[in-house]
Amino acid sequence: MRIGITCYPTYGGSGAVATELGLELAKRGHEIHVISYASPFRLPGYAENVYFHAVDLSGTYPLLEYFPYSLALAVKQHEVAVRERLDVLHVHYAVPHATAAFLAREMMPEEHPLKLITTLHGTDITLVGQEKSFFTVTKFAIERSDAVTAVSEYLREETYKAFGCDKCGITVINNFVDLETYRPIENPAACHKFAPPDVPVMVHTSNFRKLKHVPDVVRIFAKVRQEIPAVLVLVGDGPDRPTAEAVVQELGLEDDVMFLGKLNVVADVLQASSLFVLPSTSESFGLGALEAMACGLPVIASNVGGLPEVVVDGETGMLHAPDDLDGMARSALALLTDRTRWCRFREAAVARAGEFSADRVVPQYETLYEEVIRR
Ligand code: GMT
Repeated sequence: MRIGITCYPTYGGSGAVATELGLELAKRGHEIHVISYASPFRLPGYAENVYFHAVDLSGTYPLLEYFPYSLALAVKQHEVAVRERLDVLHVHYAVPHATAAFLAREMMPEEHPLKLITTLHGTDITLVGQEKSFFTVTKFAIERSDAVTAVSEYLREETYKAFGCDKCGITVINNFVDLETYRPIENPAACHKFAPPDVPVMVHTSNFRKLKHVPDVVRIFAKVRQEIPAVLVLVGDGPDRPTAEAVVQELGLEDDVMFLGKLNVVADVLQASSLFVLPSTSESFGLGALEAMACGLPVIASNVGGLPEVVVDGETGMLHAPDDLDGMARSALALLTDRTRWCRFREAAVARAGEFSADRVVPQYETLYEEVIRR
């Protein structure tokens, strides 16, 4: 199949899933055309069967104080669809990608039908899509997509609740992980030496938005650090980084906390760590938690959104209310001070991640594409 993919190129789960999906589909022989304003952060230099098309941002005119990106995107999606004879346009994150893709599809010549698939990722439904300026058009574009997928049962229900689009027929297709890249390694210290051999490494990866509660990651770590030697590695960047840095200073943890900034590849950092922490207030799935589990890390997280669909509480990690920092620190200590228990959780985490392997999940998208094309 010839498949167009639109996503945000920036550091975040929806762009990561969209890009990994494109790469997996390309490996399976499909032709993939990624359409966005910049090359997504997880797209390597060149991959066979994968082509990147940049949206033209050069159209300016004194009257246009704000550049109409959605229109420029629709034009590029349509242009690529016609020239590359796309069968499917698969957009990730509804706002504004689904609306632009709707326009692109409507502009197609009659003899070339283009199918539109929208994947809902999280805040496009729970936050941004519900804003007054976007609600009506987001609901419209979701309802007019040829198929809609959500990354968890939780997100599907939220979409029905928030948008009332009972005719959307949303299919749940979970996030997935490439088990060749994300796998446990025998000797974590051989990868990166964040700490001396017997000192555990707690890790968090995200785009440091408010809802990720990164300052709380530091506070949880501080409680652990009061009891045992440990190190915290923070991967990513975003609005809450200055606050997180301030908390580190306030608590005198400068020697034990490392900010690594944005990294395109995180597998090696996860492989060198012992425990993943994700105290988000909202999380439709938790791709970071899945990638960590695949690398053998038990997860301490909040029991919100789709996280309980990924992390099995008491088996692959421990879940708490988002503001229960004491509980999360207690759980972290319980795992980091009991090697046998930690090993049991590690094995269970790897096994659980296997249920979300690319090999299991990517064919679900292929089947959906085939079904939609046949209609
Ligand atoms: O926050 C978002 O909704 C955007 C998105 C992103 O680009 O960071 O993250 C969401 O999509 C991921 C991939 O499907 C999910 O694993 C994340 O849980 C989800 N984030 C939230 O729901 C906060």
